Amino acid sequence: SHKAFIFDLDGVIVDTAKYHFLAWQKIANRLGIEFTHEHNEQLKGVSRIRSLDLILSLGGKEITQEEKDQYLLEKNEDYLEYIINMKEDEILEGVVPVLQYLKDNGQKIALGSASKNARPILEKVSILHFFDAIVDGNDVTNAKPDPEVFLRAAQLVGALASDAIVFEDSVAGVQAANIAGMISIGIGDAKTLHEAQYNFNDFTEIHTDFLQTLVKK
Ligand code: B16
Ligand code: MG
Repeated sequence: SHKAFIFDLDGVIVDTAKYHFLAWQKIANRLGIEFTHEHNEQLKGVSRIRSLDLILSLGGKEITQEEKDQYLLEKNEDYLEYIINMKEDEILEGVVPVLQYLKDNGQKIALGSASKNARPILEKVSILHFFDAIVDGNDVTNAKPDPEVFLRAAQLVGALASDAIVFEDSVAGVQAANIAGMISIGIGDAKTLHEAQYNFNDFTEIHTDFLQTLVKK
């Protein structure tokens, strides 16, 4: 039998957080709201709509739905201009060897991302072919920490939730994996991601013997 290895996108496979930050900062500036790197941390794994709401609440601002829609559109147009130039070298270190190992060992690989831009990003960085299933912000109605995105990913590759392993960089994502009854692997700061079952700073720390134990579990 096989497991489902489910990868988050932003912050796990690529560092698109920096582009989200630049695009949100422009919006925040126009709203007269201060938006720092620290604030940006709170937006990780959070949907586009909730991100705008968080920025508005930072500034104690209220705007109409129409204005929100316009800002959301403009934020994404700006973001798209950054990701259009993405290349293979923007894949985070250690990710490709892990994907290759899993593929070589007959494991199923899925994407579980909140982003509506997941597919074009995977294409840009030339790793779309590794994925047996992609579940992203276009497919789900409930955002992380709701487990919907990961449950659908496991289902699409024919694996039980208990046979799924999730790589996540956000607190909400780790919680979603835990709620789904999956193995959660936090990528990034172990203190922030203390709810994860395993923690690694990045994929260069994940060796094949560890992956092998997950495959056999
Ligand atoms: P988009 P992930 C998330 O992706 C990002 O972490 C989050 O910052 C972003 O707002 C969200 O996707 C929506 O992205 O605006 O491209 O639809 O970490 O779940 O892969
Ligand atoms: Mg993420």
